[in-house]
Parts: sequence; structure tokens; C-alpha cells
Amino acid sequence: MKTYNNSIALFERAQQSIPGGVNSPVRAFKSVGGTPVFIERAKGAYLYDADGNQYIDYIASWGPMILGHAYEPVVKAIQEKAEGSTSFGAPTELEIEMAELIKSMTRNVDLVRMVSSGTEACMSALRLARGYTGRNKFIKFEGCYHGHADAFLVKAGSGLATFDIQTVPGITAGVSNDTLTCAYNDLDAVKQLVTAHKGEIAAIIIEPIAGNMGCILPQPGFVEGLRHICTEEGIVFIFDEVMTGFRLGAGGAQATLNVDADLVCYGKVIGAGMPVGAFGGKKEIMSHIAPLGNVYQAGTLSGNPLAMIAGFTLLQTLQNNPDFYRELDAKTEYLHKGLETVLTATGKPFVINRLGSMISVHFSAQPVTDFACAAASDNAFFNKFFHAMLRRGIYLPPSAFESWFLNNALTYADLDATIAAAQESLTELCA
Ligand code: KE4
Repeated sequence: MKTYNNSIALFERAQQSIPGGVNSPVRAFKSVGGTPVFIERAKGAYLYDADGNQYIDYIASWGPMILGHAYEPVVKAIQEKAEGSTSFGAPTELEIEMAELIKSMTRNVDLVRMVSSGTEACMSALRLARGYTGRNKFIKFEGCYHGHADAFLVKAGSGLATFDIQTVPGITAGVSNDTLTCAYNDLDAVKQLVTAHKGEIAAIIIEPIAGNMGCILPQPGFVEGLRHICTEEGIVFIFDEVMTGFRLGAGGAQATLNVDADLVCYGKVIGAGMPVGAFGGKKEIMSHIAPLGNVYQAGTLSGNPLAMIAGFTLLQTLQNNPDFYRELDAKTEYLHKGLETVLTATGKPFVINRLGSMISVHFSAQPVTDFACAAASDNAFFNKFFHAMLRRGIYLPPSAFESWFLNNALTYADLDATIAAAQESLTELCA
């Protein structure tokens, strides 16, 4: 029987000094209830908490740990690089190599700027689109999350959906008035917004495969239709690939969907767990970024040597292992099939959405194609399922509004153990 005494004590203590005891809201277990387990270390596919409990990890730090935790080459690279200082605030050759590597692995990226988070990447891309077009408004989709910059905190996913925060205090009307929203997969709604705001829209930003309302796939023709609208209307098409970039394949969602973005935002995987984000795109647009142009964007630690060597080492590993994505996707399909079998046996309605190594289970009798469907699912049951799995040593994202992320350190024995834990959990919950 697992005990959590140390996590309970640590959570009590943490709340004395950190808001909600966590440095990012989704970690607080607020929607699933209970006390968050405090993690002490991790290796490969396994997390170890402050009470010595081991978990099979399906968060992978919300995406970055795609090779598994404490991947030797990344750890060694960071250790060696740190010997030469952790940051200079001056240009380095490594930043050139990182930019060249990103450009060689993806498409439509002539120039790329490193930042320190996905939030910075998305907010900078939006500012650039506005500066480039001279327009103010932009379209985002309900349930998509692009980080916590003011303009994006309107009907956003991830923690805002988890905590049902529909309007965020502190976001002024002046900001939110320029944020237009509509349902994911609703191309007609986008057409109506574009007609109603002719010539006023700078950008459409999308999670091309959504991961912040659970995993939700674009319907056939949806992203293609957005591309057509952006081309016709002179709107900058921004792919937020903070989750999908270098996870769905080296070329990310642009390659998977075969749709070209004008600007692409990266994060998570490109930092290998270090604080890294990036945004890039066509020279025509990126040349407006300071110091080339007047769209100002900056960062003390942007491109710092530790973050760069971690991300560079990971990306190089992915680039040099052409079988990597096939292996990881096959593991995800295996998990999908196993979960489908045990879920079907319960008779409880469910939907599993999956693309590549992004997957989520929704306890829903209808397909989950947008935020409303995700919100209408039996998420109270998901919360019970989460805890039943946690007690059995399976660490899922603590919210129905998050995608699960697989890492390639997972073995088929781990996947079988996960499927068995799901069967036991569902038997317990559906008894
Ligand atoms: P960060 O600023 O958290 O590095 O990235 C923001 C971001 C941007 N775009 C997408 C598609 C994202 O998923 C994210 C961050 N994802 C969340 C999990 N859904 C990070 C976890 C957290 O907020 O603690």
C-alpha cells in the first residue's frame, strides 16, 4: 500500500511560501483532488516521489522528456557545458548550430529566435504578426492554450479549462477585445469572424493537433481551410507547435498535416527539460523582429548555453534515429488498443483520441472534437480514474483537459502494466 506522508507534509509546507504550493497551477491536483505527489527524481520512464513510490510517467514533464528522464547524453552535455559558465548574455556558435539544426528538421523556417518558454514564443509570434500586418485582432480557438500572455487567456485550455476560469482577472478589456474566439474544427465560424472583421485580423493561431483540452484532432480539411483563409486574407497563420513540434515527427504538425504555417512556435521537446522556446518562420515576416526590424522582443537567458546544449543534444538524437518516431508511435498505438479493450469491457462510454505519441481518454458517448465536447465528458469519472491509476503506480496528467505524452523509454512491459492497472481501476470504479 503506497503512503504519501512526505508529499502531504511537503505540500503543507510549500503552501506557506508558494501560491497554492506549486509553481504552475496544473501541478496542484486541484481538479482531480487530493495532494500532489512531490517528485524527488526520475530515470527513463519512471518517476520516484518523496515517499519512495515509483510511477510509470505519462506526463514527461508535459512533453519535453520524449527520450525518457535523465537521458545520459543530455545529462553529460549539460554537466560539461556548465563547466564553461551557465550564461554569457552574448552570442555563441552553439546558438547558430541550434538554429541551423531546427531549420534542417522542419520547414518554412528561414529565421528562428530562441526564447525561454512556450509562452514567450507564442506571445512574440503574435506581436510579430500584428507588427507585420499592422492589424490588431487575432483568432484563437476555445480550449487551445498558448501560454499565459494576456491576449491568450481568453477561453483557453489547460489549467484554465481545468479550473473553469473563463475570464482571468487582470486581463483588461482593451486586451481581450482584440482576441476573437471560436470552436475548434468550426471553419464556418472562422469564415464569419473574418467577414465580420475584414482587414482587421493579424493572425490565426492554432494548436494544429490540440493537446490542452485533452488530445483533439483537426477534422479533415479544417487546418487546410484555415490556410486558405489566411492566404486569401493576408492573415498570418501561426502554428503553436509547443506540444507537437519534434514530437509528431521531426517536421512536426506541418509535415504530419502537410500544411504550411507562416510562423511556428516551439517549446518543450526543443529544451529537453531546460527552459527553451522558439519562434520562426519566413524571412519576409521574421525580418521585422528587432534588431532587423522594429518588432521588439528580447530575453536575458534566450539561447543560453545550458539550454541550447540540452536541446541540441536531444534534437540531434531524434534526427539521427529515423526509427525513433515509428517506435514511439507504435508504443502509443499498443497502449491505445490495450486501453480500448479494457474500456470496452466496462460498457462505460469512452473516446480515445490519438495522434503520434499524443493520446487522451475521454469518458464521453460522443466524439470529442472541440472544447464543448471535452467539457461535456464525464470528467468527474476521469478524476476518479486518475487516482485509481496513481494508486497503482501510473502517473497520468492530473486533468481531463490534458494530453498524455509517451516517452521512448517506456517498454512494452510498462505498457502492459498500464493496461492491467487500467483494467483493475475500471473494475474497482465500475463495480
Ligand atoms: P510554457 O510557457 O508553459 O513553456 O508553454 C506554454 C504553452 C504554449 N503552447 C502550448 C500548445 C502548450 O501546451 C503550452 C504549455 N502546456 C502546458 C500543459 N498543457 C504546460 C504545463 C503547465 O502549464 O504547467
